[in-house]
Amino acid sequence: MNMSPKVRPLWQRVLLMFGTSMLWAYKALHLPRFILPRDIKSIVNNWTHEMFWMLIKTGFTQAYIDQTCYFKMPTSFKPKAQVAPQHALSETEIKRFYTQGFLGPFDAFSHDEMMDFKKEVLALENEKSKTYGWATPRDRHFESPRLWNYMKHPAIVERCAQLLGPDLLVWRSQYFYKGPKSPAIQWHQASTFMVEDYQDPGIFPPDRGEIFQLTVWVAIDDATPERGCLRFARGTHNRIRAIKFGGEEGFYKAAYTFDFDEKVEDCVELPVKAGQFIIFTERCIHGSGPNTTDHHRLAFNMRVIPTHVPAYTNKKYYRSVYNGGKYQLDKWGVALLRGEDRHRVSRAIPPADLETGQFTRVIPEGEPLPAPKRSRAAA
Ligand SMILES: O=C(O)CCC(=O)C(=O)O
Ligand SMILES: [Fe+2]
Repeated sequence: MNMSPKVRPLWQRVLLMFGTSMLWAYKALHLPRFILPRDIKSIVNNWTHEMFWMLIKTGFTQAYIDQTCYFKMPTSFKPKAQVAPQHALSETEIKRFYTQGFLGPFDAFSHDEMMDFKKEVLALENEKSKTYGWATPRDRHFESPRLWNYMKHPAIVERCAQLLGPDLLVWRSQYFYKGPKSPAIQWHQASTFMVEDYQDPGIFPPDRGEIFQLTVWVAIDDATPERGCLRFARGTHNRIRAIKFGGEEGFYKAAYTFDFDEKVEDCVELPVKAGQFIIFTERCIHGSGPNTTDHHRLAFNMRVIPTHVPAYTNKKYYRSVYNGGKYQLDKWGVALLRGEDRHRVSRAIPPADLETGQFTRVIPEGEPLPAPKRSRAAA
């Protein structure tokens, strides 16, 4: 469904409220879902009670556009994996991550290495992705062994392991081509990445109260405040905020007003040098300012999950309403970043394919995958 977040005429809103109330009742009464058409079934399955209620109580003027969740502070800040001393996070650093929602910058690559990599990344900008068949900055690690090797750098992976556990997958990566004189990326947050089509999450954590995913953001260029470095609102990973329909803020192509005031929140800019990285939870409200310079501000990110969190499950394609369209998933798979995948709840790309940039895939199209486990928090 494209919920295009604009304010609709009253009669449409009344009809939508009625329809939404029916679906909510259907969910609450646990009526059989297999008879529902696919789109409706996705909404009944994946929208939380709060998502229905927000739309109904505000007369379709406000919504949660990702699955609601409330962060539970862990009782221990001990690292979840043993690592070599040079990559070790102290309990104070781990606590800081859980308190503010982000950590870093840390060093990984040299400036010269990144300047050389930059040439390769810029050359790809308008090239079709071998995975998706159109020019998208997403998931280029499937065809760039160099990117894949950077993603596996121990400085990155060993730190993620201390926060998420020893067995880690990447389910997505992305280049950020922030060119000279380019606009800000507005404040945003995501929980299970349902924000992209308002229907199906990208990932299915069994408990949304935990931190079930990390974003690692690696600067290819220096990211200064003038070039539009990342900025974060400390502690806002505590909950997913609602949006108001209509407005100019939005995110990529969706225009809405985010329930967030940067003057009230504790916002910080995080300048980093080429080759440094930041680890954060996508649930922490973040964005980046405009690039007012004549230089690029290139970066790549990767989205890391523990092996027990399913990604996409048996979807054939994934749709991003605000960022580019349909991603056919027949050549997609999770990639093992560290440890072992004992759960095997997602399609996986063989490591050898990633080392060589090959495109053979383990699971033929159409082969059923295990159904996602229901989230405890998904009432
Ligand atoms: O590169 C940017 O400016 C934004 C990055 C971002 O939002 C992300 O990595 O999740
Ligand atoms: Fe983001």
